[in-house]
Amino acid sequence: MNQSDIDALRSQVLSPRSHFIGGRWVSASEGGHRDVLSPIDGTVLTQIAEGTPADMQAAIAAARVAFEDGRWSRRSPAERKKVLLKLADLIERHALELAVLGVRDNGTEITMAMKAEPMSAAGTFRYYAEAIDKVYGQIAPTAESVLGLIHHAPVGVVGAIVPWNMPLMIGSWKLAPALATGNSVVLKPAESASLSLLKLAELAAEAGMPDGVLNVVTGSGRVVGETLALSMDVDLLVFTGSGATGRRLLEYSARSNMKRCYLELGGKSPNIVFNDAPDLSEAAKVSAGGIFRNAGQICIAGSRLLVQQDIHDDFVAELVEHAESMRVGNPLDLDTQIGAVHSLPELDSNLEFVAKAEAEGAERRTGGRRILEDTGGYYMAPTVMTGVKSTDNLFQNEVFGPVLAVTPFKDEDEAIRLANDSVYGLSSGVWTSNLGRAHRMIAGIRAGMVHVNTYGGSDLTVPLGGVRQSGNGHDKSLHAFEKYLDLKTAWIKL
Ligand code: TXE
Repeated sequence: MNQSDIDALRSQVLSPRSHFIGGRWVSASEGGHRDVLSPIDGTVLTQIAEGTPADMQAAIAAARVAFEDGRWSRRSPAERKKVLLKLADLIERHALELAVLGVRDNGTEITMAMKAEPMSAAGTFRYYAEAIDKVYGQIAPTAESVLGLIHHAPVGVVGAIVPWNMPLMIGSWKLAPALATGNSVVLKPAESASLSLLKLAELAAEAGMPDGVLNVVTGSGRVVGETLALSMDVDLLVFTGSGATGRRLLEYSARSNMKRCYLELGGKSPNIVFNDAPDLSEAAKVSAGGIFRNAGQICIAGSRLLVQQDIHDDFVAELVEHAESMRVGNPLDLDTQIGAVHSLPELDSNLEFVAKAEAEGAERRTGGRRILEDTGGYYMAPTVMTGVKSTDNLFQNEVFGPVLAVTPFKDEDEAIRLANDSVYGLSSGVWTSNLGRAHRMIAGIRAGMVHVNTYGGSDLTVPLGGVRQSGNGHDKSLHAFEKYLDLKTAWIKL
């Protein structure tokens, strides 16, 4: 990747896209469009189709027909694998275009976007394509006179609703295992970041995905998202996004056909630094990256830093130095380390969190303000707040921005108590050279994931999911197949 290739794509004119339904590009049934703003400079980037309930119903119907006639669901796993491998190759071939497209509507710095979006999406499709013809059924240990078979059957029509942060990566975590297992999918991207997923649908068709198997409907969550989630003809919902929407999806499911819902929601992940960490300077550097990269807009961001009392001041000083040295700027510049905040309302909300924290007695050690306003874009200086108490708003609530809450602790017991003083349980980190302590922390922290002597950066082989109000079910790894397959048994008298 070099700067001149990126620059060639940075102001490419984008024409408004339509929905992708039944293998065709179709306009919104009422002809509506919605502007897509670029967080890079606040200008209108393009328009997307403003979906209606009728559009969503058409997509669900197309997915249902495709599923029932078996054009994909009854193909052999080896045949599905071929198409998905081709899709992975196409994603890789279009990687820069996909990355730039995504950065233009969501603001992630290009170096991270390239790795985390197209390259990870290609890897995800390849992983599940390679895995699907290695999933076996079982024979139950019955008496000799009967045969008990345990099959894995695709669930049917899957509704996938994804957010604006890392849409291609998160979307692929859901699409790849759902499609590999033979389901049909209706995808609803976030209204502000649909572009790279529309391109993915185009590439899927080029790879040979039959019509109606992957459908994409754009528009408002409250309109098309709600229609999808309330449908009597959708068998499974998979979602990443806010807790408020997750709660609604459970309600919609209860009000309709009790479809299964797998939710990946927010977090307020504790990153715990003990005085016996193997390398405190490394811990400070990685912890800064763990909250500030992508302007803090990562579900597993280590947003609560718990530091042992006796190293607190020195550690915070080093971390503040890192925060101040990180380059915030145009996410399409290769040397930018922190890109844009996704939208103006998000930026305002981040600043409000800082103001509230100060009112509650926390100290702003650096940041806490909008910067580069003359660009028209939405940028915020990485922010470190110290003296945050466990009862404070900033300790308890997810900012989803570049704002770190720092709280000191005395000993292991207090660290675990503070770590678990949250409604969330997505990710966490522990820095220590004491192996026993590391294991006690892994056992004691209530979270889906515990990092030890690092933060972030796990690969596709490790499941990602939360506990408590961070959600249920896991993306990534072979475990993801479990969400998209029903167990179906046969009892055969011999
Ligand atoms: O999420 P929403 P938003 C958190 C984070 C962030 C906050 C809001 O705290 O600040 O959520 O982000 C669709 N029926 N995370 O507003 O609204 C919507 O169109 C059906 C954490 O983007 O939940 C979009 O496609 N669908 C997180 C998707 O839901 C509905 C990632 C997510 O939007 C709907 C993102 C409805 N009634 C945000 N309302 C993470 N874990 O990474 C909205 N949607």
